[in-house]
Amino acid sequence: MSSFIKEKDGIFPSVCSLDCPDQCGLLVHKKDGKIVKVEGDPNHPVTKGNICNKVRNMAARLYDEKRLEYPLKRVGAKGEGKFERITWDEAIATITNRWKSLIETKGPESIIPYSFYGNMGYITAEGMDRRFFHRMGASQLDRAVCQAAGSEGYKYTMGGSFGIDPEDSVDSKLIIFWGVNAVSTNMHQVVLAQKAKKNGAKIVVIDVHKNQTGRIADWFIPILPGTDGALALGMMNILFDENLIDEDFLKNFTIGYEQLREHVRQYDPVTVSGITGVPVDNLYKLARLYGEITPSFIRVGNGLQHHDNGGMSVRSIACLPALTGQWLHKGGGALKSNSGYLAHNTYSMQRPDLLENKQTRTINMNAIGDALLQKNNPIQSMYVYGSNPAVIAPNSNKVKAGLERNDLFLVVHDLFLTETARYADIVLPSTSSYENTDLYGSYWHNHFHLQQPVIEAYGESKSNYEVFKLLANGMEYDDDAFKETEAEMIENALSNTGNPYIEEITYEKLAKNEYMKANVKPLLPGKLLTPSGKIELYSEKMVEDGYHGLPTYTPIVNDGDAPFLFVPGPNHNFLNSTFSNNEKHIKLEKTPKLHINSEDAIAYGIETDDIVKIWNERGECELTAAVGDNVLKGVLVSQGLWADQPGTKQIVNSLTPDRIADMGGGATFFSGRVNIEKK
Ligand SMILES: Nc1nc2c(c(=O)[nH]1)N[C@H]1C(S)=C(S)[C@@H](COP(=O)(O)OP(=O)(O)OC[C@H]3O[C@@H](n4cnc5c(=O)[nH]c(N)nc54)[C@H](O)[C@@H]3O)O[C@H]1N2
Ligand SMILES: Nc1nc2c(c(=O)[nH]1)N[C@H]1C(S)=C(S)[C@@H](COP(=O)(O)OP(=O)(O)OC[C@H]3O[C@@H](n4cnc5c(=O)[nH]c(N)nc54)[C@H](O)[C@@H]3O)O[C@H]1N2
Ligand code: SF4
Ligand SMILES: [Mo]
Repeated sequence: MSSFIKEKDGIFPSVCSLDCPDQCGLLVHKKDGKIVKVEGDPNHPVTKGNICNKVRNMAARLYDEKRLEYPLKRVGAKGEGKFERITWDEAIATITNRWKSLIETKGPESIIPYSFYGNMGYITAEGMDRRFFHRMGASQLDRAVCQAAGSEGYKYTMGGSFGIDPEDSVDSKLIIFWGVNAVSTNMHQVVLAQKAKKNGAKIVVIDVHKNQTGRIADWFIPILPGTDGALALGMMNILFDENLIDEDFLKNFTIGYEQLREHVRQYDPVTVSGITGVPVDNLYKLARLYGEITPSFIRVGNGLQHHDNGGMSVRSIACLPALTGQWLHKGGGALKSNSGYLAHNTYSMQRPDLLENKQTRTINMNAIGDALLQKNNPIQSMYVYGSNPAVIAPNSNKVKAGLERNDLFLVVHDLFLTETARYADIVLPSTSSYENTDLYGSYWHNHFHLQQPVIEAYGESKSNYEVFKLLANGMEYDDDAFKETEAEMIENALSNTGNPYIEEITYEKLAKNEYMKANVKPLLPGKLLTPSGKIELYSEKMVEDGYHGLPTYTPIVNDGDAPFLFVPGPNHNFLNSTFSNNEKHIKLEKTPKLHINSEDAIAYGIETDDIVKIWNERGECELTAAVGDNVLKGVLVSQGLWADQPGTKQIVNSLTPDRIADMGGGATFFSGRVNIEKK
């Protein structure tokens, strides 16, 4: 597998490892053993040679002078950022000795992993790490920071993470980007939508912010944050009322449509307009457009589900295509995530059988601040990898207070000394994905990709796979699970999957073919994975789980009296907090802006480029005002998970609530309120 490494010069195939639906095929250019350029692979069947600017500038990140080269131990106070070089032997011995004594005195649950998808490779993000912490019996982490609420909501309606094949969206005649900033976060869906537009399709964007995606729309519909469920119900009201439904489809492929018809009468256009801020006329126009155009496609984003009611909102939107029978038409339906099509053998990859105590506690990562501060059975050690909780976790001042605890033994494995790593006792340098072997699968375009290492490991850095093997050795875990090669792990993950969509895909074929697509077929006619096998407009399972069985609107939680709702989303040139520490990407993004409606700006005496302070009882933040009409009154929108530079206060999560959403333990980043004043 290491043939690419040995060649000092040339162009080599690779795949983007970032947590982005597009998972682009890449061509990596090498000179003298170093990456000098990254471009798109024109042979990739979906991404076809186009990539984003972030990754075009990847070499600047890989060889950034701040990149970690060797293990470090802390010599200053927590958070001060003073460290000293140590050897890997010392690092592993320090960590495992501490863990052995903690396990003996406090039990294994006093230790917790904290990770997310800084690198999407299965081995890196949810392979050797899972095996290790299962074997240890550490507290389990519920990784619910991203799509948890919406995925759960979508599943109640559709049975799992299965949407349309995005390649079919070129045939759609109406494309609704709903709470998704696709120009920045799913650029190839935009390319496909532009193709559809050439064939006569209309593009509608429903968002709280007229950002780069809103600007490409034929029709942009501004909506108040957290009210999308009501909008979907209002559309259903009109669709039933004006008989714009597909009665045959509803009879054959859904359950509960008669109950739904009665239930949505309460969501009349005037009521819904009052909730959503969408004028009654526009509500009619949208519902009629949706009722009259086939095939129509709704791309459901993550933004609209980062709310207290996010699960139910997505559950409700997912009902819409059934009302007009879209699922029987090529290019018709919806897509939230397609991860179901690539479901592999996670049992063999993650080895949950190694966890002896099935009662081991689970901690939701959205509540990591509380968890680190709790006095009862406290966490004594946290091991962070592939994530930067000091910046990306909600209510970050609480998280910081937890990370500052002198009695918390914190280890961080990353490519950089992140804000989180500054609090660490031991910092371990990580390889980049270009230095590893791994398997990648896109949760949007349904292709697997086998990644071969392209360059040597940077400095003394090691992959997650290697570090967990070293840690297992240090802990004296001699299970076979820690002896498997990467190739074996991938081979087994693709065997006995029980997933008919990937029956034909094997390690050998992947090694020859670079990319392989799941055998995606239309979902209907067919049997869905819901309890009834049909689209569940009414769900008995939801009733059992304590929800209303029909899609229902519940407002977001009252977050206090502050006058503005605050929606701090990601930006164009960073990937969550990744790149927020690389000069090149910071330059592209310029400053962290706060979008405010012109009328609000006048009322508060704020002008574009003023530095404004926003605050609530959780914290405060200083951003640069951008005044305009791209947000509704009463709403403030920022973009980007910026890290603090010396003298700045720009960590937006210092303001965000750490309440848990209605479903899946999801995050509520966008349901918080703030005050504002000019500095
Ligand atoms: N460039 C770039 N690409 C990325 C990322 C990144 O950081 N940068 N992050 C990656 C990750 S991990 C994810 S999860 C995805 C996220 O990407 P998306 O799915 O696009 O989600 P967000 O960008 O969080 O929010 C999408 C849109 O929802 C809007 N929004 C917020 N609240 C509401 C609401 O209540 N209703 C409606 N209708 N709209 C609302 C926001 O204004 C935003 O325009 O992108 C991935 N790709
Ligand atoms: N306010 C607000 N907060 C948010 C969001 C939002 O929209 N608004 N979005 C949320 C969402 S959807 C998500 S997904 C999370 C994302 O949050 P995170 O998953 O924490 O994402 P990143 O900030 O990109 O941090 C990833 C880290 O992994 C490191 N890394 C990369 N590759 C490797 C590797 O191979 N090994 C190791 N050990 N480390 C590696 C990177 O250097 C980087 O520091 O943020 C959430 N937080
Ligand atoms: S971040 Fe997304 S768009 Fe950019 S190269 Fe990676 S997969 Fe492609
Ligand atoms: Mo995410």
